[in-house]
Amino acid sequence: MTWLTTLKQDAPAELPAGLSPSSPGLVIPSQVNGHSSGPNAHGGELREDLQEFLGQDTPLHLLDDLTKVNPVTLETEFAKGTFASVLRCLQARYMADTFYTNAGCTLVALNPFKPVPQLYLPELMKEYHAAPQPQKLKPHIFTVGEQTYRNVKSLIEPVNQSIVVSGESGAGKTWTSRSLMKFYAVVAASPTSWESHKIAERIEQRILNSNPVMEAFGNACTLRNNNSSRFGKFIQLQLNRAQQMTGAAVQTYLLEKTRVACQASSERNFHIFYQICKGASVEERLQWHLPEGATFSWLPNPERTLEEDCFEVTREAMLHLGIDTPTQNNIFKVLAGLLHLGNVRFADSSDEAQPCQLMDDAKCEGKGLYSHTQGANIEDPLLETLQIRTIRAGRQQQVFRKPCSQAECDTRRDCLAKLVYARLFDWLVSVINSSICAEPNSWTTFIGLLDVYGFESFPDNSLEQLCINYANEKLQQHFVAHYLRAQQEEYTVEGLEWSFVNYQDNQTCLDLIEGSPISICSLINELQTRIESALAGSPCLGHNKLSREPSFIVVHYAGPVRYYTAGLVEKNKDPIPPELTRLLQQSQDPLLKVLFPTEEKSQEEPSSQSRTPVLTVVSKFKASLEQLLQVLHGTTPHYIRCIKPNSQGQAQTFLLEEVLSQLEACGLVETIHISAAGFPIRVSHQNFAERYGLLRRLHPHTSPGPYSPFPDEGHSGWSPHAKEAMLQPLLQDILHTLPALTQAATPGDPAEAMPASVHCGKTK
Ligand code: AD9
Ligand code: MG
Repeated sequence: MTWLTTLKQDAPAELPAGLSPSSPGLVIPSQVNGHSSGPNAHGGELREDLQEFLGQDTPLHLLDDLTKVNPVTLETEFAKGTFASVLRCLQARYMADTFYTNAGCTLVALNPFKPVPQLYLPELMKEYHAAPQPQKLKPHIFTVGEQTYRNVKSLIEPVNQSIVVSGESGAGKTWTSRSLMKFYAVVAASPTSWESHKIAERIEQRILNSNPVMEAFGNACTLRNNNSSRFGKFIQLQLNRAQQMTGAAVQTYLLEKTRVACQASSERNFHIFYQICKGASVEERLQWHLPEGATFSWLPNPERTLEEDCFEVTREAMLHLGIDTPTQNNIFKVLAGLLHLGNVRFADSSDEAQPCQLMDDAKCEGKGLYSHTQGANIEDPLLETLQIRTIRAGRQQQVFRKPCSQAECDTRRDCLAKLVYARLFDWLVSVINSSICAEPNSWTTFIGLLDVYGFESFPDNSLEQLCINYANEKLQQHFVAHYLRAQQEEYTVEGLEWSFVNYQDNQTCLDLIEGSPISICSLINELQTRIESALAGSPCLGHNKLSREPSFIVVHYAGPVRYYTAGLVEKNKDPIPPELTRLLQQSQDPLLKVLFPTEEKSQEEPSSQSRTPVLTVVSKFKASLEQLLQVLHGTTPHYIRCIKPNSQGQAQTFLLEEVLSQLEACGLVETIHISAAGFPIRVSHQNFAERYGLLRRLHPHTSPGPYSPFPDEGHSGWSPHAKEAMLQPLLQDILHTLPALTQAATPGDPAEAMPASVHCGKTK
């Protein structure tokens, strides 16, 4: 696709006096207070400039930090004024309860950390939906929602759309995607007949009901967010030709299943465990073996009451999704069983030939589990499976039995819990999908909403953080490739005058994590095998060899993170003792029978004949990410960057340093700069000529062109008055509808897609 014209929007020459909280978009000054510091400005001058700009009351340590952080970026960006003005503008807007701001092709969403119901009223959704030009209304996630909705509709060739919601943990990604789902449920439901209206309502309601269920089972209270998503989610909202939502499909990524058996201090297990313990009736407690006041070691911090603890909401939503009460009871009984399993503790055995016994106080608690998990009276097989490893060897597959050490028993117990919970979660997702997914021929396009866990950096990071940060790195790369790089390259191809804006390309970091032939992923996958094969002969290679505390640091786009390698390889292998799966397959419990069908060939079952390698966690995750990226590449992407104004979750508190690091991490300043200095409006030759061909006709020196929409193009008898009358609405049209026109002209290839929003510079 070649573009006839790219209309440049000049950045204003100085910091706009009218930079007010109600300004609908970021306005980017090319100089700050008339002081052009230039690319060679030094730290001291920068510090003074910053102080002058941010105010004399700006804390000194912040000024120091600002001048230290990434000095190259700072100097160049500050010289252009973007860096400080973005912070200032966001701050001013935040303090005036204006939480959304357009920034180039992205929408910045600041977390209000307080209820702002007026922002999400159905009436407001309808207003954005009905507006001739929603981009003229105040920036909002509904503008993005409406744009995607119109893009799907307005194109002759429908193009799927996606909204990538990113930001660190607690920034508001899940809130945003939930609100967008509500938006589509309102605007994409307009069936004609009453009957079909009822059906549509059910579909939308069911789609919305998937949220509380998935959050109850997949979210937990962490140090950073009381309702932190411990899995990634991509939901495709499916639309038919009439633009009605006919269904949806959910894809989830890597549930943090270790949380079932291990919670960091001050964190909690998945919400659902607290819900059943707090919300069960007296009869249910009896039925599920959950005595009032029972304590569970896998249920830390039960005294904290959260909004998310509402059991009734989860149950109601499950019912709407077709999970009936007996099935629900069965689920909760199994969950209660897992809690009892967590109380099972083994005593160290002094005799290696003897299995570890249960600790005295754990005995009675443990018994509860066996009956739940196994149906009836088979406590011995479960206990035995945890205590004794069976090894099959030799041609006859002779069975050897070896008592496990105390640590091994604990690992097997945790493994059992993780296995059951992960299967239960996957099963729930499949039930949700079968309840909300549209028939294959009943939808033509989709709008995808991506809400993955935010970037994480803790004092102690392991495989979970590596995978989470890898996912964020991939998405950042998608953004860089799509916007920062592709757009500038296009200017060069089009021969436009353009001085390249440097941006942080995270390709090098991705190469480090996933590249070929050697990368962190490949090494983690290989490490175990290599150590075992290459060093097997060494008498010094013991179990502890891997449990030292070596670590490595990855410098991610969002900052450096230290990963400890202890346990990393084992977690990556995620070994499941085959005896555990076999045991669960023998269960008489109806739910466990579904989760562990007997006919299923255990993947974990080692076989001397077939040596098919078991997929590691990292390789499975990498494959699912690649699949996701492929889907995203087939859509026109839109970006919402959620920003956390402070890490304490306080309303009306805007901490400059914290926001700054998030802006830096997501390349927002570069994005704004490219949009401000760039050519955000692009129209194809064909569209431009079709729409504005008339102007050629009005110009006295032009000859009829090939694109004129008027049959009388050759006729030259237009009076000046007629010309003016004709010209006026056209000029209005150019001024007001060009952005909309260009969006309608967005081509199918995402690499060529228009930025979804034009708000920098003088567009307003
Ligand atoms: V994580 O990566 O899953 O740990 P998220 O998803 O980015 O994280 P979430 O959407 O859960 O964060 O938001 C955190 C909390 O901020 C919510 O529970 C709300 O209490 C609060 N929040 C976020 N956005 C809004 C909003 N637009 N209005 C009011 C909000 N409160
Ligand atoms: Mg979330």
